[in-house]
Amino acid sequence: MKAKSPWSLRVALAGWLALSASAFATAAEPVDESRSDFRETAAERDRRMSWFREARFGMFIHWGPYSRLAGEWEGKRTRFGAEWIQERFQIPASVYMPLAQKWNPSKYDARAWVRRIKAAGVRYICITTKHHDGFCLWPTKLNDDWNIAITPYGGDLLKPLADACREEGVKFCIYHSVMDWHHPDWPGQSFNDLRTGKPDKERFKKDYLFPQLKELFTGYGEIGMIWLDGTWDKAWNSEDGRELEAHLRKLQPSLVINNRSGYKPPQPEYGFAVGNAYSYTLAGDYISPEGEIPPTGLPGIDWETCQTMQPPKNWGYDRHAKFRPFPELLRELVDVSSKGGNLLLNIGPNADGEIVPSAADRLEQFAAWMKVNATAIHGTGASPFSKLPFKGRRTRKPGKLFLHVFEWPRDGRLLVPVSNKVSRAYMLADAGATPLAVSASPAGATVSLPAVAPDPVVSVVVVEIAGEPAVLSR
Ligand code: H79
Repeated sequence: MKAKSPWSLRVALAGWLALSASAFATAAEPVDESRSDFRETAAERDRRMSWFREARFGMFIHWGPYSRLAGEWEGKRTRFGAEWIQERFQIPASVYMPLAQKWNPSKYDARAWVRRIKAAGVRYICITTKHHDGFCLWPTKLNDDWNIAITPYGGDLLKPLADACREEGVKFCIYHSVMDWHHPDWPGQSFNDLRTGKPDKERFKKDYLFPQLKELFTGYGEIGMIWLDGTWDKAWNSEDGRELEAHLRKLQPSLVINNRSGYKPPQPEYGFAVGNAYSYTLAGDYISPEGEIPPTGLPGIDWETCQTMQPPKNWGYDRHAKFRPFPELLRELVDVSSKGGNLLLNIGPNADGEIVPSAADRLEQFAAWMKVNATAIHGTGASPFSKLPFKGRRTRKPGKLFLHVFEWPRDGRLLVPVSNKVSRAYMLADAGATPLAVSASPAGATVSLPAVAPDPVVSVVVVEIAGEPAVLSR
């Protein structure tokens, strides 16, 4: 493996290009050679990543045979990781198998899912095609015992979702676990009592993983992004990861790939303690901190944090785990947006195929908020402030600052620490009908707010300025 352009250089280069974009627009652009099989210029990369960068909000969907157990096996609860239940209780493959053989998600309505999710302001949907238990949600030709065709339902679960996404203008994306507790060629897993013969990783790659991905990338139209997972096993090395990325890039060159192929090019210094190094390994196109938010964002590095609605660490539906309150979820989306990242928020549908009421309720609350405030999320850039003199966060667009206020100031005043002249300020909820008074001082512009916050959770004040924000205090 030759890595001519380490990430640190790539990041520095991205910053340099951003600063000098207009001056050098016509100059020959350097080609990023950090992925030797795939070459593109910085501008091509920017174009390929643009939908992802603008989206800010994606929806993770974890669904599989584990959804039938919903965090409970023979009266015992998992308490975390409901989708890990087979491993947690070491359920032999032969005992786990009937779960799928009796799975009938008869209430599944992909169109209804997508409409509901889209209304919440979500721009991309990423569903588990195959989680660690190895069960395939589509009728793969590469096994005959462990895919949707063995269920009473029988039909492809991915196809209707891919179609509905396309029709509704939502990017269809897929999660795919490399680790596979069912396949005889994946190393390890003592509970795989159906295994025959000796595991062979090369055979797993060439005869199973790669052809399966080919099925997915040739049978479901354009796929926006792939969220790889389960490559931490020592059997899977950096070269395997590099090959996997190259395979995917060839299948669909427009694809966005998360960082979990297992490829380990030279790594950047983040400058803060990361909770989970695997989440932060920089490969593919972006890093995917699981349940973590980089403290102040990561200029020059694309990132997306995935978060569960049912802590702790439940991605598959758990019938016992409480749901996080909506205000926490919304403020998380705002926080992530203000730091230049994406939020991939998870739902775990139930075994019948329904988005459970608690999740549906949160999506509806997102929808109501987004109806008014989506423009302060989609397509926004990161805040230049690391601290704000009020409780809230800030996002921006050219000529506009969006101040997301979490706690309405008692004195009815909001200090925006910029020296720019403010041409107009208004509540987004009011769509500019009533301009707010603004006074200038050496500390910045002070906006006089209406007496009552328009939204109990996050109210957005729009401040229009000329030019780049000139920040007075960080
Ligand atoms: O699909 C979701 C997780 O199942 C998957 N990534 C997200 C998106 C993931 N797999 N492994 N990990 C995350 C890290 C490993 C966590 C573990 Fe555990 C700690 C495995 C066993 C102990 C968490 C707690 C999962 C099961 C119990």
